[in-house]
Amino acid sequence: MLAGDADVFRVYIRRNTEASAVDVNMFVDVNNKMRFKKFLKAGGKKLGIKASKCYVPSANGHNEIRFIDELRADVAVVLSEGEPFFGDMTTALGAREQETMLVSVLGAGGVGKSACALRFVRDFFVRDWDPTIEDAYRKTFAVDGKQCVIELLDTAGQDDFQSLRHQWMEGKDGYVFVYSVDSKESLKELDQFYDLHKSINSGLERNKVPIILVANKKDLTDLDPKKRQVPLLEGKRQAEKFGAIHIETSAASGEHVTEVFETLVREVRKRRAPSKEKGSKCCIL
Ligand SMILES: Nc1nc2c(ncn2[C@@H]2O[C@H](COP(=O)(O)OP(=O)(O)OP(=O)(O)O)[C@@H](O)[C@H]2O)c(=O)[nH]1
Ligand SMILES: [Mg+2]
Repeated sequence: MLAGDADVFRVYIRRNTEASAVDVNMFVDVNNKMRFKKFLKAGGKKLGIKASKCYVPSANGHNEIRFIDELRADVAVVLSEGEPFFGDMTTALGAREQETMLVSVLGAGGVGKSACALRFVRDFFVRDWDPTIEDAYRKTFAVDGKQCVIELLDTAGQDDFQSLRHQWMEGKDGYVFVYSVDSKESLKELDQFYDLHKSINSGLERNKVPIILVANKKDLTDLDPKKRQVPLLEGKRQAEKFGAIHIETSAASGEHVTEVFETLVREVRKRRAPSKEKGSKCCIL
């Protein structure tokens, strides 16, 4: 959305701790004279801290910066509450050299795309529905003993943003298609994303981009089976049609959410090393 506007660019912010493996994206508007203090305040709010210092990678470790125009696009910025930088840069910079996968979370409005994304990256559940325009996260985690960086794009389900769907799906390594088990309509709406997938990744290319079909809000039907509008079998059948792997989740309880991303990482790896493991099987959780 902001491409082409040189004064507005994205940076990735993270907390000043070695344990932090999550980067949150943030847009910086230099043109609007976004002041440094305002940047620290907004960034701190996103990370849940009171930020007062900011460090950026440099050739010999990390330097503290004090002015907004010292920031550069796509840089991994570390925010602290005043304490010195935790050590020599290993995580934020190292992440860039690691195996990276670009993943889009797609589906109708209100199905729980953001809830699943936040459960995965920060392990918490947001009860309020705050419709998304576009959010991005970066999380480093280990799958089968090997570190991997997932760059997650959480997209808008509202129809007003339909024109952005192509852009969200292009150049990705995998998709998470989400519907809600209490809404038949939300499963139907995924056809449009599948059609776009077919046109963007045509022919053989299509098999290179795995899809995980997520049936979210499972907890609702566990409590009251009458709320289920999409039977498990129907979800599985749809997954077969999409050539996808079907997983039922609950962002509310956290059930199977991590499995979604672990499974996707494994599928991407299979496709990147086709000689070792060919094809993908449909597995149901
Ligand atoms: N019970 C239950 N509620 C959920 C679950 N996941 C999401 N919700 C709720 O559903 C509502 C919508 O969730 P969001 O994650 O904001 O939905 P979204 O798909 O990101 O919606 P858009 O950003 O508008 O496209 C919120 O009130 C969530 O709390 C779940 O697994 N169980
Ligand atoms: Mg959302």
